[in-house]
Amino acid sequence: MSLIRGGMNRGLPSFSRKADIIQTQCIILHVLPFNLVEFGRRTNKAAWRRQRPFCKMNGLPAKCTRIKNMTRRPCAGINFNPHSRSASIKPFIILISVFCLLPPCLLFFHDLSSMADHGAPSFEKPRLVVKKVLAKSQEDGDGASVRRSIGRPELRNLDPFLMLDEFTVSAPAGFPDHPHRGFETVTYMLKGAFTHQDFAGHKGTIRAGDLQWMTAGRGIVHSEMPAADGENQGLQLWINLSSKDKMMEPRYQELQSQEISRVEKDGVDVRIIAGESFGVRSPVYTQTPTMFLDFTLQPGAEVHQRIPESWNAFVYIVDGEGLFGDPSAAPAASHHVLVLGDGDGLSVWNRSERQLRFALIGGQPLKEPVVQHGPFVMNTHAEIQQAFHDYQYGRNGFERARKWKSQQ
Ligand code: FJE
Ligand code: FE
Repeated sequence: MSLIRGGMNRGLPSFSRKADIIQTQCIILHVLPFNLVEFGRRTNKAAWRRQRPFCKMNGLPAKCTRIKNMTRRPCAGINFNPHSRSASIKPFIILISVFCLLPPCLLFFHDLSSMADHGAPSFEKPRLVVKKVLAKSQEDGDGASVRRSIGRPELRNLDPFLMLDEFTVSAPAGFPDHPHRGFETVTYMLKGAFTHQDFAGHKGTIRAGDLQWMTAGRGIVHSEMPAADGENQGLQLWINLSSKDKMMEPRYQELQSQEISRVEKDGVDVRIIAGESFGVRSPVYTQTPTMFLDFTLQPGAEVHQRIPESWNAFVYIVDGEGLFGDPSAAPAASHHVLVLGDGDGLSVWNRSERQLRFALIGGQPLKEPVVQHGPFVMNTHAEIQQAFHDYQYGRNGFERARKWKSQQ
């Protein structure tokens, strides 16, 4: 396995705490006769039109420590001569040793069997595909083409996710000045470049492989426009915020391609946008707990990725085709969204002759009411009403919205 770049290998696999227990017990065991080695989101159109160019838009609505050499060997200081006087303590030592060794051994073998992204498909409950929907092209923004997967009528939302668009945009089309409140937008570029400008003076361009994780919170007004010749392509994911976070101060996290950790192993290449894979954790802070992994599988490759059991998860196929969840399933091809059922992990096989690229996205459901009106996502109709007023009159986070206009 190679950690290509990004370098933020501060990820300890979820079982690191267990490994700590093992290590502690290893210390105990060192004084016993065993040698252990460390292992280790439509809008009120009239209202919108009165406001901004945006109104043209359709609303939317471990390092693992491991035990090696579990061989028994006499330990200095303890005499194993059965004829010696200390032989009388031998059954006692064996008893304590078994008592100390059994729990770490059980933990170790349990962890080995559930090292999803590392080895064989051995999930306790593998996740299967429960729904498959084709993300057909539609127009949004100002002449931009989007393939909406989550957020389309057949798949309104998948808590905490509100929308996933695969956008393909050539200038002069784009997403001119528009507001957001109550959720996060994640923009991950696949090809070309996009320039972002907001009402607080933030401006930047993200290119292929770069990421912008924007927590809109109480309010952002911005424009997102293509910045390179030809087609500019990417994924934009909308993640809901819990009621307690909806009015938080806005925040950005931007990572350039080379800052995103990437692991390559056995024909599998994963870029870790959020969450963890192969023991490597993304530095991105997810206000709503989220995983976002960009996988590329060479022909013949397979991957087994753990996903927290209580989370909702889905796959969006960017390119190629693959077998998801069950090796005997019919292959699923590009531009399809696959909603995953319950379970602790997903297995994927590329039995085709082409490269397969897909995003695996999962998140902890918020289990709160969702009231969405265009780019405002709140818990109640009254809060949506409030958001309209705040945006219109420049209050509660939209103060700078009244005078601001993006530079052309
Ligand atoms: C939009 C509100 C919006 N999909 N994919 C209403 F915020 C938007 C919007 C986007 C968008 C932007 C990018 Cl860069 C990529 C997107 C919707 O900005 F289109 C509507 N109708
Ligand atoms: Fe936006």
